[in-house]
Amino acid sequence: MTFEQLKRTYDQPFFELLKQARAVHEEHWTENEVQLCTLLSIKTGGCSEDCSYCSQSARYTTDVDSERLMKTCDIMERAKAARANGSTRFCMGAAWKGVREGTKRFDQVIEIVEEVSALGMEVCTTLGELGPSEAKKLKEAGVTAYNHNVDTSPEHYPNIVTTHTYEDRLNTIKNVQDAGMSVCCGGILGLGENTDDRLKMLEVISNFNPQPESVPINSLVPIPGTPLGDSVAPVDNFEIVRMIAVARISVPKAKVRLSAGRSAMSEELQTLCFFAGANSIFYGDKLLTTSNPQAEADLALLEKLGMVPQAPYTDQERPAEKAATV
Ligand code: SAM
Ligand code: DTB
Ligand code: SF4
Repeated sequence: MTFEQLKRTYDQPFFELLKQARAVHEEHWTENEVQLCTLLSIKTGGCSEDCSYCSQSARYTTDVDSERLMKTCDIMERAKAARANGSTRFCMGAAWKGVREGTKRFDQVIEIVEEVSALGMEVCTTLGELGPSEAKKLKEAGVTAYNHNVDTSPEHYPNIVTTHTYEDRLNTIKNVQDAGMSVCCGGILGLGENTDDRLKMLEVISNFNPQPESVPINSLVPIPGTPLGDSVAPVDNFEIVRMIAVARISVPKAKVRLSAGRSAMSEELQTLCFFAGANSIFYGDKLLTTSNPQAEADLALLEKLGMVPQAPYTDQERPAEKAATV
């Protein structure tokens, strides 16, 4: 969609916007179903980049220490537990600028992906920048989706990150698409951007060809010690719901994932987000380095709403094929 179309959609009276988003949602998705995804930080902290919201940048003093890449057997334990708890997607994050073929850590990641992908969940990784050959190798190893967010508008991005460019982000996304992986691409609300920046971000995302398979919408979790740790006012709740609705309308076949920031959201706000088209959440009490609602609380909320977790994939149903047919 163009910026003007997105703006017109966003600026409708609240209930008109929700009605439109709901209609798009009902056309493309099973109502009342939410995908549960588990996140694991397989390599925490010590990142060279200066993303001003991030607990893991080595440039800021935060509570997060730098750790080594986790061992494959420990990751497998967490992945099996995630599957047993009803997650259908396992997302592994690493605090790297990127990964390069021919390095020990890339070989280790490939081994991890090969093992995790045998568990029959969607396998998502977010490891920073990728070139064409790294993307191809990850796809061959069994990665179904690659998360690489544009995070905000092209104009606002240099205010948030200076160690890489928006263009660098778009190049990685292109390499992911060319390798045949699904793209998971979204952003963060609350980086000091204005509404136009948010809509310009959705303009970029909705114009990817093909459109992304998932769009995570994060709300900033302020991290003490980072430049955005205490300086930015939280985003208005109705603006969050409007953004979820416009994401649903502009990328109709994507899972819209209500991502970071749910710990600070009321049940009522999350419910409005589900109504507006969010149909995926991170599940489990930790995101990468910050907290997420307790699993029991999430299940209780879904139950109150008569919503159900997306059913696990069967042995015959490979996640990549399932993702391609929705
Ligand atoms: N290093 C890789 C990268 O930058 O793509 C992968 C990990 S990075 C932590 C993944 C995403 O998490 C970021 O693009 C951002 O959208 C989100 N994120 C990180 N810190 C956050 C915070 N404090 N609040 C909200 N979202 C955050
Ligand atoms: C995404 O868009 N959000 C997730 C996932 N992709 C990797 C990460 C959220 C991180 C929140 C801050 C933290 O826990 O460090
Ligand atoms: Fe590093 Fe990713 Fe955090 Fe940026 S968002 S500092 S690239 S881990």
